[in-house]
Amino acid sequence: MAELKLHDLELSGNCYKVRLLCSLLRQHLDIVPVDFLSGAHKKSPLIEKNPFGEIPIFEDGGMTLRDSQAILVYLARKYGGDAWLPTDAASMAKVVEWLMVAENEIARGPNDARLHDKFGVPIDAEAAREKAKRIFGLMETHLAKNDWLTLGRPTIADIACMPYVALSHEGGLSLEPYPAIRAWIGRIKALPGFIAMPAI
Ligand SMILES: N[C@@H](CCC(=O)N[C@@H](CS)C(=O)NCC(=O)O)C(=O)O
Repeated sequence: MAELKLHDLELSGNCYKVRLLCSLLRQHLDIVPVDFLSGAHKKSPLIEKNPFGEIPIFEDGGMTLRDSQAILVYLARKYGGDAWLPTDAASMAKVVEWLMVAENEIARGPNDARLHDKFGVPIDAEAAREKAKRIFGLMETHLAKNDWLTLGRPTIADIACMPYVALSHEGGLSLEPYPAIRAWIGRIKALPGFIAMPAI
């Protein structure tokens, strides 16, 4: 039996992505809480596992991965067959388009606004909120015509993008003007095996 392990912070949306996909895939995950406030992720032994000094850090037997998007790719392919990340060229690229949105527009938009407002990280929160509104507008237009971000079904694109959008109220943003985004979050919450995190 595989022993999947996550070095985790409950309030981290990036860690939550990993917890959520494991739950949807019915894979048991050993949660190892990281003492984030005292900087355990910057010190031995975690800094040897991820020299970038960040969590999530994921382990499957002897294999270690950093970065939530990379971990989603691994879990989807190892435990989900073609369901969450198909490998034909076009489908894979369509999913990766949205993984990049999670890492770029969403990370620098709603995620940065939340880091500022909730955790006091010195970031230009107004600039982050402007970036958030731009990507929310693009997502709203797309989701008004599509139930899921791509492929017409839930994929890791949805799992990668949802958390920091759903947490955006903690960064001073409202989803009130975006009914299609709210409906999409609702569809993800209705998936069998869905688990929540604080404020989602
Ligand atoms: N691209 C990474 C970003 C990971 C990241 O930024 N993690 C945060 C916690 S959510 C962190 O560990 N930051 C380091 C710090 O603030 O010291 C991912 O998607 O996993």
